[in-house]
Amino acid sequence: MEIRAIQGDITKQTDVEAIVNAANESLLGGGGVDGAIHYAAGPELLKECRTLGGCKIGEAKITGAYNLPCKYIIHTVGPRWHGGNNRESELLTLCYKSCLEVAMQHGIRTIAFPSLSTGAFGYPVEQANLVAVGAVYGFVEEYPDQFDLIEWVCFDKNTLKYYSNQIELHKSGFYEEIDPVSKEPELIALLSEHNPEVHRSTDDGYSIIIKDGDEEHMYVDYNDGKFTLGLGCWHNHYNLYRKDYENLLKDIENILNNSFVAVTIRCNGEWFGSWKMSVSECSKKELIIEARKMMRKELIEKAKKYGYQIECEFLDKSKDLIYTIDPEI
Ligand code: AR6
Repeated sequence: MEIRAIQGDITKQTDVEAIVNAANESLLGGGGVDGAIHYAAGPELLKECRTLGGCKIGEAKITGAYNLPCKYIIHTVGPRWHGGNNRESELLTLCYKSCLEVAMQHGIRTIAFPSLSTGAFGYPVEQANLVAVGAVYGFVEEYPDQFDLIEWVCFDKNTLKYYSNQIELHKSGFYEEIDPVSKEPELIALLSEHNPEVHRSTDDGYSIIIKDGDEEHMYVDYNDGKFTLGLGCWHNHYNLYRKDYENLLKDIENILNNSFVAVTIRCNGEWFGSWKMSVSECSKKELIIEARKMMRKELIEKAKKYGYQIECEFLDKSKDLIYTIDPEI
């Protein structure tokens, strides 16, 4: 079983039984890879597509391949990019799954995908590749013996680079699931100089807390299937992947040596938001630029009226800073 990415024109692929088309809901052709596939397959493809009654986003339908060197074309409709908070990744995952399910139902063991949604539909390839490769690996884990070759045929070098790198990460075990319970001693040891308190819950969860007086100041916990790291008003979640666990350890180290700072914006006493920054990039000027980036329209209006505070919290509280930004008159 091989998973790989290559550069090329998907209509010329001779090593697979099926290629996937990045179609639209009508299934009646279009530009991009869809146009290239219809052009290369010939007009009989359109005839068959007319009988299918279209296709919903995330679904997949199969046709013959006519003048193409493969046997089948699996048509799917990817999500259009609307900023990332409109179920894009869920729908893109569904596309890959639907195509692989349809392939499996037809006994297809070799299949080529284009980089779905990253052309006319505008899904940034930097994000689409993570979802796409994750979806395929997820599927293969569930059905390990169903395919001999799953590949992405990328039109350009840049796209190829993203998919190849992501596949390499999967192959190297970067996404291996880790056992969070076995990590507890390591995490406690990391924080040991700061007298951590450890609380355990009945379902294997734990919290390691560093207090400032009676108040919780920094914590790392494992609960509800994820790790959370918090400093002051900021917190972040980490998945149970080796990759994310390594990020968690790096973030903890940066907090411990006071090179990360938790930044919070407050306006008229109201919490506007928190994020973390590296100390080297948190001059007052940069903090204001970041604060502006995270404020949506109504917050900007309030900030202009009342001014706001930028609070920088370190693990070592003697380093804490507060900047007061005046209202704009
Ligand atoms: N072989 C491999 N990849 C290709 C080829 C090819 N021959 N041609 C283009 N690509 P897009 P989408 C790449 O726009 O974003 C159509 O009009 C391309 O460089 O084809 O899912 C449909 O009818 C990009 O990396 O698909 C829909 O309306 C990737 O294929 C809409 O576009 C996908 O780009 C679908 O948009």
